Amino acid sequence: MSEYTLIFLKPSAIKRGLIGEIITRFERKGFEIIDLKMMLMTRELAEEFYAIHKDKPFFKDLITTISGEKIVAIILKGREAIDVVRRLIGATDPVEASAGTIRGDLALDITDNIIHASDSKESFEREVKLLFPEFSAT
Ligand code: 3AN
Repeated sequence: MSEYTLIFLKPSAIKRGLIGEIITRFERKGFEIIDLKMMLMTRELAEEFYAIHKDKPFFKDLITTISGEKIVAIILKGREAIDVVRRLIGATDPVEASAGTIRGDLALDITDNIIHASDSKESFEREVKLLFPEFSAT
C-alpha cells in the first residue's frame, strides 16, 4: 500500500554536505518526493517534536544538537514507505546500524545520527503537522 512518511536531515548532514547523497538514496529506491524544505529547527519546535523523549537522559543533548540550526524536512511517498524508510536509515545507534544503511554508512554518533524518520503512521501524522502544517494527503 502506498503511504507517506516524513524524514528530516539533521544539521550535521547539512554541514557535512550530505544532502544530495541522502536524498539520492530515497530517489533511487523509488520514493516520490512530495514536499521538501530547508527550515530552522527552533528550540520550541525541537522540544515539541521530541516531547516523547523528554524524560530520557539524552533529551537535553538531543535538543541542543538540533536547536537553532537548519534541517531539511521531506515528505516521501511510496509502497510501505514508513517501514522501508526505517530500514534504509538503519538502527538508532549508528554503531549497530548495518552497512549499506544511511546511519551505517554515514554516521557514528548516537545523538547526532544525521537523520530522522517517522516510525509509525501515528508518528507521521503528528510530525507532519509540526513540520508541514499545510500538508494534506491526496
Ligand atoms: P530514531 O531516531 O531511530 O527513531 P528514537 O526516536 O528512539 O530513535 O530517538 C530519537 C533521537 O534521540 C535519535 N535520533 C537520537 O538522536 C536520540 N537518541 C535516541 N536514543 C539515544 C541514546 N541512547 N543516546 C543518545 N541519543 C539518543
